[in-house]
Amino acid sequence: GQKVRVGLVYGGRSGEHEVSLQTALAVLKAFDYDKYELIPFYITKSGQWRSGPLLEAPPAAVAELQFGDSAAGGTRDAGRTERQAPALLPLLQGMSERMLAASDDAGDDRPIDVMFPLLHGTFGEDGTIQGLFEMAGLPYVGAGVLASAVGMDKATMKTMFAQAGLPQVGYRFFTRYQWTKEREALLDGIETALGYPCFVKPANLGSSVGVSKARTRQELTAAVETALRYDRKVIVEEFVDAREIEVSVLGNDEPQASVPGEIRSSNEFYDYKAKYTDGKSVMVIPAEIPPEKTEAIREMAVRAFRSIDGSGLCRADFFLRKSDGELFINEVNTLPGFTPYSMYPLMWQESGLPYRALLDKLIELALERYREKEAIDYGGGEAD
Ligand code: G1L
Repeated sequence: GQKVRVGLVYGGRSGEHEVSLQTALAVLKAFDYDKYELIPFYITKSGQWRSGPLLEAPPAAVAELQFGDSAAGGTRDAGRTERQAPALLPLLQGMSERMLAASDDAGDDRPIDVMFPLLHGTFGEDGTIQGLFEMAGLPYVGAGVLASAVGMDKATMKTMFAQAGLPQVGYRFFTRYQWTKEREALLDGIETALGYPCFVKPANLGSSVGVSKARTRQELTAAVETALRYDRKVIVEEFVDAREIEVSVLGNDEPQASVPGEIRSSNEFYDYKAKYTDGKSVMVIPAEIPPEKTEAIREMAVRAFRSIDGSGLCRADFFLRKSDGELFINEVNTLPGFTPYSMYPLMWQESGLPYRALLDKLIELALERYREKEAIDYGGGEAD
């Protein structure tokens, strides 16, 4: 039969531009080209969309994915195939029928079946690109608009977790406005509820910048001022001496959890059954924890996924307190690291689902969710 046509969107304006490019290359190399054909969409650092030629075989290097982006080191050769990809308005108005038929080759002007966004940051992780796909009527891989937006905002995420009865470490959050109006009361509240040391972070999970540890009231004040440079909402968390355990979740209405893994700092690693390192840390998969902790973590991960109205996938991150073995959910990530050597795919690999099969599953889930949504009656019903 006909191949499934996948639009891969990568690059973007965020600091994770290179990560996205490397991930896109890894994904493009892993696809089964007997089943899929790929249309690459590269978003340059300045936010321009560039669509590339239809791929029927994997590209060899990231340079082949940077269409006409000389500033990013893309080759002029790749520039030959450069096209100014759809501006946002035509994208919304007719992309799925015409503009997404990115190849000039005869017979290639059929619509894209599913979009695969590999983007981080303020234009991609917070639900905006998902909203664009919704409006264009295109199926897409991963979390929907709501889960993507909640996944970006740690304060709202914690509210959802609390509502679902998931255990969390102590926390407080407030806005810049509240800070200017009632600073002393907020500081008092944090000191009583959380104590020192505590962690101060911008609520926006897009980046690790603006995060600091505070040991005194003075440091706390400075830490809040720092975090407020990056977001109008700030979150303060209790410090817990804990192991970091993560688990991969995959599915829509019946999400499944993988075996858990542990992140350890690389100075404490020796030989584990399955170990991987990214230089800074070591991934131990499966995590060496008691079976009852494994089961509790997997069950909580599925509950966390449901609490944010997840679909497709998420990685759920936990703290396992060293003193007494108590579990706390830290966060879920709807756009986890996604090379074949990242925690999310590796935990599935160790659970018996290899990278290529994971891609198949994610695409199947995207199409399944789209079909389910298509069946919803939104009222109206007039034709154009
Ligand atoms: F589409 C998926 F599968 F849902 C998906 C999308 C994006 C999985 C993982 C990611 N990850 C990222 O976009 C990244 C922030 C790690 C940059 Cl590649």
